[in-house]
Amino acid sequence: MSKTTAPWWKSATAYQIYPRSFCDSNGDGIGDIPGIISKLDYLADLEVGFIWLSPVYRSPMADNGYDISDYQDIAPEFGTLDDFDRLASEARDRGIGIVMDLVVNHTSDEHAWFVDARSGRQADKRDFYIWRDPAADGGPPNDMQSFFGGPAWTLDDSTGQYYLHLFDRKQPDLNWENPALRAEIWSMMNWWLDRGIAGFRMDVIDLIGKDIDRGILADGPRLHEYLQEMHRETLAGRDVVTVGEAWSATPENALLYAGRDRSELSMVFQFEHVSQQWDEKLGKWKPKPFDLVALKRTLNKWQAALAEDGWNSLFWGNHDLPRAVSKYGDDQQYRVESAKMLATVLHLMKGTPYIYQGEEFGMTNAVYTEIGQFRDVETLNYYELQVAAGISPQDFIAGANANGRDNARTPVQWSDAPQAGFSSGTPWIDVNPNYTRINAQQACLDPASIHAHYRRLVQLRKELPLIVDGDYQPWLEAHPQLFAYSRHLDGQTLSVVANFGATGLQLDVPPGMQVSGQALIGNYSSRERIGPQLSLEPYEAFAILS
Ligand code: TEU
Ligand code: CA
Repeated sequence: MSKTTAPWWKSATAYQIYPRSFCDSNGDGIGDIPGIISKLDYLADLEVGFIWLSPVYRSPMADNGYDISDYQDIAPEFGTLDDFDRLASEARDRGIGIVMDLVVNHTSDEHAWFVDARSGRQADKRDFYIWRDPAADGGPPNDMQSFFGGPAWTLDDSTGQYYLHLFDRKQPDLNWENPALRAEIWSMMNWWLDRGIAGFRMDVIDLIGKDIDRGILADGPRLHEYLQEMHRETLAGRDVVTVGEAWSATPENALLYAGRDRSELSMVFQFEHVSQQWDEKLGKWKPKPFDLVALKRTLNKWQAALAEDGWNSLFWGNHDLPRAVSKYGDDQQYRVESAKMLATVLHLMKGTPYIYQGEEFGMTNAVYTEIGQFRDVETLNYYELQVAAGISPQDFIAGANANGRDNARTPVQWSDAPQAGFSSGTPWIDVNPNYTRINAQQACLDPASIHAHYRRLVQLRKELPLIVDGDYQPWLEAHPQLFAYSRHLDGQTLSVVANFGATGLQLDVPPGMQVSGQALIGNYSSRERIGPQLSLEPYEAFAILS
């Protein structure tokens, strides 16, 4: 078997932690860094290579930490810098890197830069943000809308100008055209890198090159210039992983971020497979039936586009998205089977897989009945706007239950103890009542659990260079219920077959797909052969090495 020469993050599996919801060590209802440290053995047992830690910086928490008021300190509810250093070193002892969330499209309005900037038009840091005069009628300079709903401009009364915020009004956008601002960011990044972190996940990084006056937000004219400057000033010569969140990324421009000669990022998160499942007009708030063929075409297209250069990130969920098993599988009768099926399909593709906390034992969407149960700023803002526009509260809540961000933010279900073992106090957001059945403790005791299946997939990626480097060939892309592909390296073939439906499936197998070999993994009985005929159980998935 050939030894892989790929960088460490190509054979590693990532694990995302949303600190507020992960583990609360002191009973205040909010997850924290000591809580994360207490679960490092659990993560080491899963053999993850690095943790993407959602923001733990000082923040007024208007957007749960994506509104940072001090980049070089830790939010008191999460702990201290000492706690952070202990987390990084204890993780390192277990072979796990910590990847920080770099949120530099915007800060909090409580960041010292913004406090100074709004103190007067001549203020030292005024130009760190984006200011415009009011329109002739005194209203916003243009009709640009925030991603969280409502105008992207808020008037600063005392200085008489509007500032730009593409997210909440408490998240003013930084002015990347200012070289002094960029220098501050490079020095802040170096400060973290020198502390020994394993890299950065970069929040909405495709927005930093924006050209407001020409209405260009994502993928703006100076984006790649800034990323190359960032690389030169901070990342060059360091063995770290970087992943840029890029909702605008296409297979065509992904190589601009992550091509081997670009000196920018290791990879991007692309969202084509996510947003294509949303309503064309009403977006994610309008539930839409799942379209497997569209999903396959997109994932297959990305596999092909980054086959020779660049690198894919592989994920079903994150802290902004619904729970994978609820969105793409069946979170009732076939929860275990479908969660394993989804993991199999994703983790055996080419790229770096990301597990979102709780996904590894099949946590499901929350089912809320009242708007008062939701916590997310995006959901609450859109509720106001859409109900005012005539959508019924029930319809909106149905959409939020399907695609809202709080689904991913209910506390991690560690055990069947009160509050799912997450906290000895009252959690900041309700636990999902199904924690008595669905929890990590139960999953770790059961050798046939979803958790055991994930663990095996993580191990396979470390053991088999074919999973890291092998090329990718899709099969039967137009089939409405089957997801199948093969991987190839040095004369070996890995065949992956999955039934995305709750009914059995009979198939005539094309000759090129017929193989026999070693059963690697599966969610029903062991399979060593894909014959001319194939009969699959509901949500069955398996892989064969030949
Ligand atoms: O998300 C970017 C983003 O665009 C999402 O808010 C997205 O629009 C939404 O979830 C889908 O409707 C990043 C972070 O991941 C998110 O948590 C932050 O709220 C946001 O940036 C602002 O920092
Ligand atoms: Ca706490």
